[in-house]
Amino acid sequence: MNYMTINNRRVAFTNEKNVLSVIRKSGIDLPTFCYHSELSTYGACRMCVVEDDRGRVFASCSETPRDGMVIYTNTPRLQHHRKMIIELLLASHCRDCTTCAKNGVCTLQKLSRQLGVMEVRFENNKKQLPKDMTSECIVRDPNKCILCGDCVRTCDEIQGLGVLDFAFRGSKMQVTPAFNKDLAQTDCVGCGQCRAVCPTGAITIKQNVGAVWRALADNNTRVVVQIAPAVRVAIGDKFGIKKGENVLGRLVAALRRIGFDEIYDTNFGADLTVMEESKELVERLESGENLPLFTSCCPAWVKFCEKKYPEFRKNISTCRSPQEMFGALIKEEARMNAKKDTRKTMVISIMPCTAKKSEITRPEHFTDGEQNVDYVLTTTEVTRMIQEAGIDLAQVKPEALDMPFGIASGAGAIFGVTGGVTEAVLRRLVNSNKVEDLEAISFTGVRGVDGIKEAKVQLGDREVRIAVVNGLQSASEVLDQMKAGEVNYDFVEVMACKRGCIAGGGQPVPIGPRTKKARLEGLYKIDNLAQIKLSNQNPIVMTAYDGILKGKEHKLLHNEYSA
Ligand code: HC1
Ligand code: SF4
Repeated sequence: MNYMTINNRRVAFTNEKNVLSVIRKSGIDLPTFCYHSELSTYGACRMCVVEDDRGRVFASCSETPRDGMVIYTNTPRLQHHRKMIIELLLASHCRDCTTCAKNGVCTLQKLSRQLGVMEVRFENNKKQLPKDMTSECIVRDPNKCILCGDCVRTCDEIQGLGVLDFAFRGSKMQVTPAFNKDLAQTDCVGCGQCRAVCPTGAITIKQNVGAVWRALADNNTRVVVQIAPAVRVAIGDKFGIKKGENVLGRLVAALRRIGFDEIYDTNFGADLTVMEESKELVERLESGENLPLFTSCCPAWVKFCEKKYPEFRKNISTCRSPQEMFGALIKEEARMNAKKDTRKTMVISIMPCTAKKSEITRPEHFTDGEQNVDYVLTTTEVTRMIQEAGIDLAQVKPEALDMPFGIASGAGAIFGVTGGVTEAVLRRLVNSNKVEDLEAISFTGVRGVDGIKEAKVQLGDREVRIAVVNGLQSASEVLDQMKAGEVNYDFVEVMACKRGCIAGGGQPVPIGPRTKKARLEGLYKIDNLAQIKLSNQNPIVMTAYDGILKGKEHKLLHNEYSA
């Protein structure tokens, strides 16, 4: 055990990677703009500076802890230094905080308040640049960028895309796509991970709240809403509810008060996906064609594969994602009942994901010329709607989902975490709800947070080789190894976001390690408590196959991604 002295207190440390981590461990929340434990250390914002006993000032994120170090975190010199940084950042920042999407959750705003910056003595002479509204998923406002580089490193190091980078020099420096292109013209896959780390309003979610309010106010529109697995363990964050707690019942109650006509569960759609994807896996294993089978429920991954590895397009499952399967089902039902109910049916999805906004407009997600899902609202947008309606989620009494599509298995719930889709498909194929069999699947290696996990499962007389991948940089590694013939799999699950949808780009921020862990545990808890563990044991799923889906499985539940 080593020790350092922080503000005259002795603090023990072991293998913390930098002085900042030791300081934070000791209970001092030193501010930073550019430090994220999962990214490389940039050391540019200088907010985490500390002073040692010899008067040396240095960035604590970039310094290795040493035994016997003596440091101070809040001397007058440091206070002055930090205030000056904030003042200079504000000086070149458009300060329309009241109307900014990040109002209340902006780190720049928070730190100016925390550090007592009450005035800005310098003029903002910076030329205002246009916003980039071309993406269906995110909005980029360069006027609010503080050049911390968090988005640049996330896009490059975690997603392996490198869409954003620094350009120009000195006071003209900007973060922008190469050649100053619009986002829509780049390889951006819409995952929103840049938005999840952006400390200010420079990258925000494309909003669809207005359109949904208008639909809700229209008596001739039946507004059906579905709730994604990962939303229920995240939306409580913004209402002071314990992190990771399942607030599905409260959310249902709030949505009903807001005026949604029918409220269902995307987990039901996930159960349908399990049924179709497990069938597809068995078919491909039998025919030996287009193996490995790639999952298709993460739209950012699908786009990534199409753009970067088009030779693997045929490997992507033809299954529509759970939100799309569910949307197609609701719209089909509405078409069949059109004579009885003359209202227009609109399907809204509440998703943790910004990429889902572009999934719904893809041509293959139309059925009979109609869009399966009309609007995607991220968890963050729904939080705003609930607040706008004056509802406190912490105070509402939980209510039940509507029937019949309010029943889902635990397998559907764990879709929201990396490895969940694979585990759910394996449950279906092993087809046993004995505790020891369920546990055996969970111990195959599909659970856990590593970027690439491998598992082998015996299905009948065949050993099925599986890779579970999260983060697109890890996906590149796996695909490159496949291309080089170094690895061989039968089934590959990819989720673009690290740890899966619980950390999706539309979730409430900040999404630090503690938050991710709590959300992950929250979803496994839902599964643990679920009476139905297997998708094929969901009675409504089986009723749907005998009814509305009969003879229409392909039309409603599948796409063709073939080239
Ligand atoms: Fe997901 Fe999915 S799990 S993709 O992460 O397959 O967004 O939560 O809704 O569609 O079910 C997201 C989550 C979500 C789909 C499901
Ligand atoms: Fe969206 Fe989930 Fe994919 Fe992230 S992992 S891009 S949240 S679908």
